[in-house]
Amino acid sequence: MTNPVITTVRDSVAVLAVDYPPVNALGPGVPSAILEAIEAAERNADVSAIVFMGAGKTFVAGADINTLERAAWGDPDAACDLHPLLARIEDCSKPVVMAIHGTALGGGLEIAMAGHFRVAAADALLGQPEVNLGIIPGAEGTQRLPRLVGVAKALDMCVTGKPLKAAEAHAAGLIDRVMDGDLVAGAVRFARSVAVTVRVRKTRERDELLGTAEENAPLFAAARELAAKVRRRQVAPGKAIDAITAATTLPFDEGCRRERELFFECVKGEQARALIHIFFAERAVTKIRGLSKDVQPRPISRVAVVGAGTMGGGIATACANAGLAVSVKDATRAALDAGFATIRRNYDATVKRGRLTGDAAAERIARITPVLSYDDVATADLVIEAVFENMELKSHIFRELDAVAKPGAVLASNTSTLDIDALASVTSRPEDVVGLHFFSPANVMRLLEVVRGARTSPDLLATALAFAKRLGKVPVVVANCRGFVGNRMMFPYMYEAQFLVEEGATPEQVDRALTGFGMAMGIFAVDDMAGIDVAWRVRQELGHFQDPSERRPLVADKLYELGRHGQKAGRGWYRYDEQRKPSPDPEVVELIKTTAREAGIPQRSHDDREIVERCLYALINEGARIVADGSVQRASDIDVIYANGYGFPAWRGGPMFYADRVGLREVHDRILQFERDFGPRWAPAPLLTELAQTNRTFRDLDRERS
Ligand code: 3H9
Repeated sequence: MTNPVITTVRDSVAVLAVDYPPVNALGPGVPSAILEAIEAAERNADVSAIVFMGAGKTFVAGADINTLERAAWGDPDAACDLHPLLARIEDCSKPVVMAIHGTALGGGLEIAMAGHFRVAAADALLGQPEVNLGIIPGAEGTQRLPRLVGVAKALDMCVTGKPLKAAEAHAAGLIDRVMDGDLVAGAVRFARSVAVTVRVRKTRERDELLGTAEENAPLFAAARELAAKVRRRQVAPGKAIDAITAATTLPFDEGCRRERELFFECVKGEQARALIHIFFAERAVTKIRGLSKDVQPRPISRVAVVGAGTMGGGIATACANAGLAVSVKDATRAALDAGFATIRRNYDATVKRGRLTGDAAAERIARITPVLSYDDVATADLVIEAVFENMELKSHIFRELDAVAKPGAVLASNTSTLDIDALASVTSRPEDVVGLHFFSPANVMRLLEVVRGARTSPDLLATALAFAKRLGKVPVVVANCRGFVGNRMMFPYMYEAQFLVEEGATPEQVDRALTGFGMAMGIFAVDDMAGIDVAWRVRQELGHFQDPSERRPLVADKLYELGRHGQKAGRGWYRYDEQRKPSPDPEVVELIKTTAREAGIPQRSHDDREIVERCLYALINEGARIVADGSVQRASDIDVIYANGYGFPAWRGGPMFYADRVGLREVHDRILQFERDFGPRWAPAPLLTELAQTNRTFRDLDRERS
């Protein structure tokens, strides 16, 4: 391996640049190369100070997550002990200035904190995102961070995992200066000045911000509350709090030892495996078989959205937030005004919550232009149709778009269920048509299903992926199958929940079992939020329950007929107060009972285990069919879809990974039992049978196919 650290000397300052693409992670050999470079610079009599930085687009983005993954799966050789390196940097007799651009994350920030000074480019980000991987900082970050930024800030950073921008990091005391202009030149100047004038301070010796037990007690309590709220049921945030507690109660070296113990407890835990799986799965989704990296996306600077309803408004907001100019078209002034008023209201609420300044919101709103004619649409590089879910209406709009859109424009539909090829076929340019299935609220939810039509061209697909990245979304390419992937799986899950209540469980009990498992919301609450009428319409569009021998859920149709359309109607499976807070509704319980009696469905009680297994195994069984028929490229794509769009707990790794962890044999046996008990809807997916019989997992399958 070539030396991953390049050393140059400028004005008697040694500039050490880690060059380990793509993100200068601390892969095998990198920490020792840094150590050697520091020692060489220290020995060099012509060098008075050292600048440490990253080559290419970033500072060190962290420990090597591949190594962490191996450690999480039990490889005893996958050690990542940065202690010798950090001690060597901190004890260096010449001042070490960390020059940060891009991201200094995890082990990257831990290295930076061992330096004597930190300067950063204005757009740099600094953070301890380890909790996102189910672990805690394991290279003394929980010990040095509170010494630089204080206990409260350190707790917040380690619990939320959110990075600080350079200006915030400066205000917090994490860095010494934000640099304008050339970072290296500025850092060298800074290093020369401190080499002669400033006494070097070791971070580990700074104890003045650590606070007293009395001062810290409420901070730790608040951090635990925060963890319970933003990282419900996750283990790592609590361990990070324990490690920071150790920083405030133990000498530095002992604190580091405690951190290391807690770090390994996390690394060896189930949640780290799951979250690391999700990390790599989210990066794998953009690697599309047959789509070469050389395929250039089309440039997108102007977007038009057709339809100013909830989805259209959310999509326009997402585009404006990403700095794109966007026109929103609707057919009537009234619809346009109502849509625009909602967009404004949502921005106002964001400003009120302190998440955006008034000026920034005004700037974003100014990027959105409401229009009634197709004139603006004609100049757009990308048009996203987001009208009512109706094939006739959407086909009509696609014909109009075909007539007005400029050559090469991307024509996208935000359909959640309809056939993209059928829409493409009404145009003269099916290769320019793609599905972009956003999830509501479109400006918040990270998932984007990119529906590849039979004739969607490769560069159009590349454009859709680049556009998703620009919006900060996680795009998953799916085939043009009925309901695409997320919804196709959700229906069997939802129907099973409805069968459970028809057999004697209550919606509340089912939802409680599912949230107890870790789902963000119960399925009945989801149905109410999405709209009972919407699910009804989708059932008709997808032609579910055409076969009269198939068991069909009975209550949902009745709720629809009664106008109990969910949250927006104030009643659905639950009753809602003015703040949309749900409570169980005895009328619904009665309706369910009567319906079951009339249909002769025997009543019994269900425990949480049966509820969770029946709901989730229905989801997983359909997922196995989807993997088998190639509607996704990998099983892990489904995990990404469910973790980002359907509230599946990422710390369980998504449904397919969860099935692997339960054991596919066990899942398969249970499904066979359900088939005996409940009939043919529970026939196991052939792929599940095959994997169970050959003792393989979905993860194995993905690896075999990659
Ligand atoms: C840690 O540091 C623990 C320590 O406390 C203790 C240790 C003892 N390792 O996301 P992208 C790869 S935990 C290995 O598309 P972007 C990634 O897989 C770590 N690989 O780019 C992808 O590979 P490929 C704390 C990594 O520009 C490629 O880089 N750090 C790592 O959109 C590009 O990734 C983190 O959690 C890594 N650390 O975003 C930071 N990071 O092309 C995690 C990335 O083969 N990383 N790769 O698919 C990120 O958040 C983003 O990657 C980053 C760049 C913001 C850096």
